[in-house]
Amino acid sequence: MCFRGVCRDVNAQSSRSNSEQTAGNQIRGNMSGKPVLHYVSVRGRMEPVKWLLAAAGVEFEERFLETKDDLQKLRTGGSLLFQQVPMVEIDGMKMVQTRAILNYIAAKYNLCGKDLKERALIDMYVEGMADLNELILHHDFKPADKKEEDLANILDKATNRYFPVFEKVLKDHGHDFLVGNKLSRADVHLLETILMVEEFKPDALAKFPLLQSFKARISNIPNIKKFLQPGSPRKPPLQEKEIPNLMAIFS
Ligand code: P9H
Repeated sequence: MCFRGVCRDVNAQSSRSNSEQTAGNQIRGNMSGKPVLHYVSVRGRMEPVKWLLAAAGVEFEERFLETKDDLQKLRTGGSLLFQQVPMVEIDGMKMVQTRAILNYIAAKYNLCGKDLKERALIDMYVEGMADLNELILHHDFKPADKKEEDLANILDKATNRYFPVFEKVLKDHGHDFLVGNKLSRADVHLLETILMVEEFKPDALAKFPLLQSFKARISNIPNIKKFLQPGSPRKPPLQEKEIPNLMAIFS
């Protein structure tokens, strides 16, 4: 099955254990010239990176860590600056730190505004969304007796702090995109965030008519529409049963 030329026969790709791939890569780097995304096969910190690459129409390969040993091999191979993933091999670099990776991709594909003023707006919006996404990212790891309260906090922040800001931005300038009347990383991250919040609360946009039309508009941009199709590299929400192996890999 090919996605944007990434022939990612899931089984084939990830069956070649990380060690073989990592060993190969270390010596030759990836021959395809496509970015290579090193992470676990769950929705986590690599997801916004996939969204941005997909929105920019950039083909990428994925290397899934399946064991602690896979992580150790990347570490001993000197591929992880801070001994952590996500790591993205791109343009001869082994980039780590999700926000650094996102900044590089956004700049490379002109998704961060036409000037410093637009960049400042985009950065404010993106960092606001990142705070909400961090709450969502950690929700799955909350103890069962704290989950309900934690979800209530996430939905309160989404519908009373963050979504009102973006509804007003769209209302005030009446444009299709958040900044500069052109697609930027802020639009991509906002759509990603809206879809994640709707997974918890399908009518989360009930009070936000402009965000509803924004969601439809950005979801229909060809590159993004393709990423939203079944079979794309986009990950489903983290399943409870996936957590033990995650903890085994990272603890
Ligand atoms: N600032 C996975 C899913 C949801 C939330 C967290 C972790 C942080 C960045 C090994 N990497 C579960 O704990 C795994 C980071 C990067 C950095 C890691 C170690 C984490 C997760 C894996 N942990 O933004 O890139 O926390 O490599 O020794 O710290 S992601």
